[in-house]
Amino acid sequence: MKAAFAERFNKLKKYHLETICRKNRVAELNRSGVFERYQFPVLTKDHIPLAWRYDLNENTNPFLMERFGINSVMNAGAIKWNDKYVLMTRVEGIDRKSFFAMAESPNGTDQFTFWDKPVIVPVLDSEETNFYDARLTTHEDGWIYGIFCTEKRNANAPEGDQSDAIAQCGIIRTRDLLSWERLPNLVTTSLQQRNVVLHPEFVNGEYAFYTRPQDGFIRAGKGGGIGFGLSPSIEHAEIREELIIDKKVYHTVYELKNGLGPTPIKTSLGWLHLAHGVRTTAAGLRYVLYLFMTDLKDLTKVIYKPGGYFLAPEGEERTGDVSNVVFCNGWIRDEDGTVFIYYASSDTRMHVAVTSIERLLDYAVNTEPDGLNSFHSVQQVRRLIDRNRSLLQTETPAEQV
Ligand code: M1P
Repeated sequence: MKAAFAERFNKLKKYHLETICRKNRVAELNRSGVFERYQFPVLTKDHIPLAWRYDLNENTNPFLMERFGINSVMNAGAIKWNDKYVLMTRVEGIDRKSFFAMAESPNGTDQFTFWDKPVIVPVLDSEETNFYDARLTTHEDGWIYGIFCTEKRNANAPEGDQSDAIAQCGIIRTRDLLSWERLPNLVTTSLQQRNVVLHPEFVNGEYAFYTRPQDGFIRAGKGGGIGFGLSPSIEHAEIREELIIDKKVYHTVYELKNGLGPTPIKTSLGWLHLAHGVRTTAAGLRYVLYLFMTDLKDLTKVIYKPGGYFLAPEGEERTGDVSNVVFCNGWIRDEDGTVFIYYASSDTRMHVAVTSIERLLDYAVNTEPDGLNSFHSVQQVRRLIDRNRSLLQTETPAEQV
């Protein structure tokens, strides 16, 4: 092996090893108290194994160049599997095509390593171009489902428009997380579907889906909001009627669009849902996460919905390929009630925030809903101040420090 090749190879190996072995720690500042954010991303493009990116043979790659560049690792589904915290990540190559790859960690917060090879998802037709954002659901029918977004070019778009895409909901299933069976796409009456999630239990003997009907990426058309619908079959899933259970609302963090995140978690008080809300700003779209709960008996009934966002991009999370975005489609609830929330920032990297069912319920039940105007916001703050009055110390802030 030539010295230059060996030196570069060793450098790359060292950096890769340092990246995957880096210990994570709870970030110092915790404003909300609802969860602990971890300081370092849990997965980045630098976690991708060298063998996926480089031809490591000196004869065929004397400069040890990247032969398959990776752009980002983001929007991961999550599942606890054989005592490991497993993420089904969306890996995006520098060619802009996304695919799925599994990565696991022994503790949920660091040392994530990718499994041997990316996941094979069969295509349904030659026009399918891009797969992304898998939600993993362990269903009571015994299968583990991956519900994802599959995109192709809009065949009706004029030749000059090469960016108009049609998004549909793809369905794969497995029993071992290794080999995946592809089922036909979910059929709905909507032109586009993104952010579809499969509910883990049957509802009146049928498969229940959370949907996001829209005419286009931004254009809601007659759709928009988080929908809900039932299908008698999963092998030929079809929803004839979608009911909007959580709609977009003017001047909120979900005014432009919203979409469900991970598979809901069942608790004694109701189903916990994490979703993303999108608003417009002069600097482009801003994606934040918000939380709500639905009734145990009536899944279409929202019973708690704290006002505002649950988690928004902070620090380095604010920048990346699509800046000012956090997106979550995977969380893991441990037997002891700990909840690991895996979220991506700015369509670039994966992070974790850790909390518990108890804290999430406290947040859901005891945070006031969005008052929907400035007048009500002031009433909410004033109520809080009044409740705190008897507890407030009389010293000046300088004396308290
Ligand atoms: O770029 C931000 C997100 O945009 C889309 O989400 P939504 O359809 O809700 O707007 C998705 O493409 C998602 O992958 C991406 O992170």
